[in-house]
Amino acid sequence: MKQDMDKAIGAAYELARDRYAAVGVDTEKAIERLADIVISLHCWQGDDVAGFDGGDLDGGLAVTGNYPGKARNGDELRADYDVAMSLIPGKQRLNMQAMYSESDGKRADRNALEPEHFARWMDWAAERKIGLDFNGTFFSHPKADDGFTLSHRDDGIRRFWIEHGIASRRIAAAMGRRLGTPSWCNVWIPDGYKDIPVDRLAPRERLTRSLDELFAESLDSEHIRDTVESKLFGIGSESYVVGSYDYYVGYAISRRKGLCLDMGHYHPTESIADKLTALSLYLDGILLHVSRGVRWDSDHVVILSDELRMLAEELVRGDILDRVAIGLDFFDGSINRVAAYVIGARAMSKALLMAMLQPIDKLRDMENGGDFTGRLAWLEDMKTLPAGAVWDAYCLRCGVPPAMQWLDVVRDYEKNVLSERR
Ligand code: RNT
Ligand code: ZN
Repeated sequence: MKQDMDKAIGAAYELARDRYAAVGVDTEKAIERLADIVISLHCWQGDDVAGFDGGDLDGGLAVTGNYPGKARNGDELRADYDVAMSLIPGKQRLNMQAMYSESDGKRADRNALEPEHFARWMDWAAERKIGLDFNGTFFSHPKADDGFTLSHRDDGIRRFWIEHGIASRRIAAAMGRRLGTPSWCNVWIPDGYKDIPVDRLAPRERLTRSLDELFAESLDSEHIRDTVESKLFGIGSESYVVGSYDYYVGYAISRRKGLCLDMGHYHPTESIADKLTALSLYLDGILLHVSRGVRWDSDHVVILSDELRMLAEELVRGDILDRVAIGLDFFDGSINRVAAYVIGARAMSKALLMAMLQPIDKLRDMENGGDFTGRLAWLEDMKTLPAGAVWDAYCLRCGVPPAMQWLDVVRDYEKNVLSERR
């Protein structure tokens, strides 16, 4: 069976390679380029954003579904990760949260976390030669339960979260130093009001002061890249979000920080693909949280949607892949969580491949020559070229199960490991 499939994939690839060559696209080059791209998998899909430090999920985030097999500790999460990574072609990193600290008896509150609380994650990553990214966790904690953190009107609470941000940056820098690849360190806070505020300014002024203190320590950019993540609204912050998009674009540009764009954090008809080239002219770094909102910021598993394809096309055509870090951000507890990682990451990678399989010089010539008829006609035709045959061949070359073969591995893992977790 497997041999027949591999043979069919080989034959289909040869035909696809010739078909693409006929329109001036080199499939071998595309495969080579794709193999170099790193996707950062977010650890929080594996346990429904529960974390290990005891807080109940809040901050306007919600995970639905009760599929069996959720990871309950670091060892289980890392084991799930190993399986997911073995089924995703190309390179990966791991995107961590502060709430995933492992205390080994010495509990530390969020403002007192240190790199040693992430020693197991770092050892694990070092063994696999992968990088780690980091997020402070400014939610699921008693000091965040009224929905405000860095912009809180209480000095003490604000101070606590500033200290958490400082601690998070040091942890990220330690990860970057240890693993030899800078850690993207992201700040997202839930702060906002359910109902119409009368003072929209003061919380934003406080947030700026807090962030300036949080970022005051200068750390080596070889070890850490700072980003700030905006949001449109959350559950319980429907009327006002302190850290809005406009707020953070201004903050990031004026303070020379990176910006994190989460695909679920914009108006439904707003395209983050369109923002990339605009922002790339002014920002040092852009981090993506690739997600899929369904009617709201629902964080559904990423699929090969038009939106995802447009995003990938902008990254490839604008040649900005070296300045934009790709991270995933979704959480679905209603399906097998390892499969969720694989489906989402493979979709991201497939979208990039499809973008790389377009005859961009030809398309650009048509556009510059005013031939918009040709441009539209060609773009339509590209959609049904045999990208799937190139994808399967790419998976085989990466030593990863092609087509639906990966699902068998997940099903075995579910039967032998996940089903034992009760
Ligand atoms: C929340 C943000 C944030 C979180 C993670 C868990 O809306 O997207 O990135 O998803 O920190
Ligand atoms: Zn996000």
